[in-house]
Amino acid sequence: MKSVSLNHEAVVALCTPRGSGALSMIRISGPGAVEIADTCALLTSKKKLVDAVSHTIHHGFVMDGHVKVDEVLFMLMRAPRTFTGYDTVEITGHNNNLLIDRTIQSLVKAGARIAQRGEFTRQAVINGKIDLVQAESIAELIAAQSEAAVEKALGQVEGSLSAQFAQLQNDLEFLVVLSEVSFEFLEEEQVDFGHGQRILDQIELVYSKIKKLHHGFAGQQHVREGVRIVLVGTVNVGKSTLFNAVIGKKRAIVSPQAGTTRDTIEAGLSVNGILWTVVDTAGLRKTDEVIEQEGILRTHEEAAKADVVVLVFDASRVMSDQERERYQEISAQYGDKIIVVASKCEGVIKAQDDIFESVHKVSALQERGIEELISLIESKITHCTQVGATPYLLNERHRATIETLIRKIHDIQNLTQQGGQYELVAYTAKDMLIQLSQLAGKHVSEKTLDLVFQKFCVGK
Ligand SMILES: Nc1nc2c(ncn2[C@@H]2O[C@H](COP(=O)(O)OP(=O)(O)OP(=O)(O)O)[C@@H](O)[C@H]2O)c(=O)[nH]1
Ligand SMILES: [Mg+2]
Repeated sequence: MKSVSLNHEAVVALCTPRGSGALSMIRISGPGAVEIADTCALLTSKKKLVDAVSHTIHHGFVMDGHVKVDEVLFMLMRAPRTFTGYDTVEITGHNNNLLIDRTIQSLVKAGARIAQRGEFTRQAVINGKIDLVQAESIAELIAAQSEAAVEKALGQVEGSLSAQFAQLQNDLEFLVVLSEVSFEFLEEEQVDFGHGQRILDQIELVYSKIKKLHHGFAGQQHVREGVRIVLVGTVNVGKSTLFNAVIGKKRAIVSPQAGTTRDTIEAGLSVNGILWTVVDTAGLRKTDEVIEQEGILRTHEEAAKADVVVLVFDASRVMSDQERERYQEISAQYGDKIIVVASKCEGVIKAQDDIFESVHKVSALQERGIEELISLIESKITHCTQVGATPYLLNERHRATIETLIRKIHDIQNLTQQGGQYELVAYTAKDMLIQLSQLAGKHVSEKTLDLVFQKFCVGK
């Protein structure tokens, strides 16, 4: 993407999606936005927008010279009380592609430039209305797929994550002060009244805060994209029946024939705000059949990338030695991810389950034990992903910075172990402060901004 000097032009874009819907909204924002809008506006009041009071709405027409383009409402908002921090006019018109294009063309003719992806939000960052972390959270909010992700993203738009970084900045600034004060102690050959310990404590405080942010990263992907729960077992044990019972729909085909499911089948459901993708798989057995072999290969791939593997065996019959071996293998392979389920538990239990540590009994046919299985899956997910370990959604940019901060704080810890070296401690802590300010979008390169805003759509 080409980098343009983004500060001194009014930009225009359609903010609502094209397609169905009665109304559209076109925004123009930047220096001269009101004057440009006036060039294309004919207000019913015969007044000019430049003469109107800020934060008022005006009925009128968008004009292309003397030709009326559309009947609209102009919303006038003067800086700085606007989203972008610039003068802004929002034009609500009719949602028709031709009208939208002609309105935008008129505004461009009058001096506006077509906005790039995320440029309104970028203007807001440049004008200090929000920081870069908040801007990223807006993209996150638009893309959020689960209630949990929406909640977290919304908090971050309001500044919850930025506040954490600001707090860390304060703690680092204090570390710099403490370290710098110690040079003076040394110069004046004063006694160190526990000053060294204070520095160590401050380093520890900073370290624990950074670690806490980093720790939460593991669960982030799950909040964003949800979790995968895969049902695995030998043929005909009742996987598909259980799959249907868990998702509450008759989605997979069930039959007494072994090898009914040949491919993987997915279904999504939302459990307490987290998106679950439940996957039914082809039963595992030795086979010469090519399609079934491919299905079994996919079963293994699914199990490998799953967050939870529900390992199903048929309790109503005795397991063959070969089957027992297969179950032992899978248990060993997927260890902590596994929940073992004994199916068809409404009658006499014949299978020997001594190879498993703990077994959950269900009867999908009678819908018994299903709710409990869902709770078991839930606690496994919470356990293995630590969802909610931090209330934040961190992205790769944040992760990279946090990992740099961890490396630098390790450097600081090494310095103090070598005794003193407070000058270097202060120097490294200052370096960490620069990293943090870049995270918030200060002193950050145009290239980084381009990367962040590429993820946005035009009109945001
Ligand atoms: N008695 C009883 N039968 C069940 C239960 N669950 C499934 N079955 C029966 O077991 C047979 C196999 O069920 P499926 O759900 O197709 O088993 P599967 O593991 O998906 O089989 P494949 O896809 O062939 O590997 C069907 O005849 C089901 O009706 C149960 O809880 N109790
Ligand atoms: Mg099946």
